[in-house]
Amino acid sequence: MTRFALLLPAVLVACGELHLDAFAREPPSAPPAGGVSGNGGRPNGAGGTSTSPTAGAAGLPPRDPLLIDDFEDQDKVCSASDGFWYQSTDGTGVPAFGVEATNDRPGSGFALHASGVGFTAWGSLVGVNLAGTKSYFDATGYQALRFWARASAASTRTLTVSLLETNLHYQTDIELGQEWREYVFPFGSAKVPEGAPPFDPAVLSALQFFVLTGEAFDFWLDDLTFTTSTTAN
Ligand SMILES: [Ca+2]
Repeated sequence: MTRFALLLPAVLVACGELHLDAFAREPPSAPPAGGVSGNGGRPNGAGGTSTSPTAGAAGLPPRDPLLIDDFEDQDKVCSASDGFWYQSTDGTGVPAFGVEATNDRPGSGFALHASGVGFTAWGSLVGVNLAGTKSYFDATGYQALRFWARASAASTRTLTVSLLETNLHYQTDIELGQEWREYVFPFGSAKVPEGAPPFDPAVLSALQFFVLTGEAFDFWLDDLTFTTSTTAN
């Protein structure tokens, strides 16, 4: 498969205050019923990770790229913190998500799979509570969110990707294809909420991937990282 990347500009998300209010709902602090066992994920720092990749003495991130999750551990615990992956909806449709086996990407055995149909209000999202049990996730020194994604044939193709500082959403839109692609979301390209300060990676709380239409969706996410580079590979 040809590896290529898309560098996409921020696109204004057509949503009103009601949408933003809906987005601002706090994600669950624990996985939904049937999710991962345990009450807080692995201990901080387990497996060579830390929950706060604070910039080192030289002012550079200690790891580049910083793995957010590749789902190879088959759980819904974030690999960069003790936060959880979750799905949240407007309550009107039928959602589904989970870490599932995938055999269409070299080097990847598992990915996050989200689907749903019948949403009639603001829609649905999947996200990861990066902050976990801490107040914030410190991504100081990193410049971009990268991830791989694809949509199934019958799915809507537009995803709104949001970097959250508590209830503030710094967003961009992407168009999915049926083949896996790498997407690069430079922090500096995020649409800044009206009246809000510029995005501050030191106080991240979550990442969210929205489907804001009533169309059926079925998409996969994999290999999410923070990187210091904003250029496509
Ligand atoms: Ca994977």
